Amino acid sequence: MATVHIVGVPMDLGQARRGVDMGPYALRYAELGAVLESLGHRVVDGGNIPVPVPEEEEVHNPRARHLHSVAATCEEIYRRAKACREEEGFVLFLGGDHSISIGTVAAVAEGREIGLIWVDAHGDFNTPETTPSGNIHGMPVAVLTGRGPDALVNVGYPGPKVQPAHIVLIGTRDLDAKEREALRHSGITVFTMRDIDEFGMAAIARRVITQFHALDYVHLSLDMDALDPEVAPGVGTPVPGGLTYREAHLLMEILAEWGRIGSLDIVEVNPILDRRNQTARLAVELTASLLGKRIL
Ligand SMILES: [Mn+2]
Repeated sequence: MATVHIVGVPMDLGQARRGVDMGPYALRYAELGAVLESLGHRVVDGGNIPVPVPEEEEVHNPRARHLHSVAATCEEIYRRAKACREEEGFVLFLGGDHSISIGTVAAVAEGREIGLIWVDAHGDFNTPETTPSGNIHGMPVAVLTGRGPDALVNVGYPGPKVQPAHIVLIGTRDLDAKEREALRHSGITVFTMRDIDEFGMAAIARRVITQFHALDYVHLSLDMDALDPEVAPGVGTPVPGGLTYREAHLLMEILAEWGRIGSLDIVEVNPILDRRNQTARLAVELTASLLGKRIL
């Protein structure tokens, strides 16, 4: 049983589909707090971090859209997350698009070597030089390893936040051409959907645990587009052939038993594109599995 600190970030500036800013509301509407309390946890919801809306913005840089506001919001995420870190407990970040993780990971990684598990259909390893869209939500993994605009790389404190050898991607199935090249040479471990099909999620999870055996703290970043659109339709960039309901739960259950996940991002929930809040409800269920809900 733990204290769970919730930080909402209604960010939609890192991508172009409207509605992902409503993710924190959809997750709370799906009774996130009550579900975690039913598991015996104490829940402290710190509300949402203010984020500009696109209408008040000008896009100055088409290769990294809304760079200034995304960077400023990530600095605020970093400050709020640091305050949570000073108290004991688990920190749960509600996005918002995946650009928020530039701030969340900066906070939890400060002053220590952490592992980072990135569950996502995409690589999120673009830079302004390689991106086809200019959307920053396709860049956070690159930024966290020190590649990208200074304003993002230096959020919180200067330099890279996580070593490539301490990052694993799970569920990958959609990479841009130059992103694929960069990822291949990055030193990051990538478990594609093909790997999951071939070896099974249990084996993949064991390999992650083996790879991270020397690390005391691991952050999990869960992009709901990692799941198959059949079970998680409410995301901005759906890609067929994703994780099944059971594969995702199994991963959470194995990581829960392992006991080293200290913080979680739930990102890219878009209620406008969803069916009756199905994707947010699934995200709440997965969070419950990660935080100790068991079948028996
Ligand atoms: Mn992502």
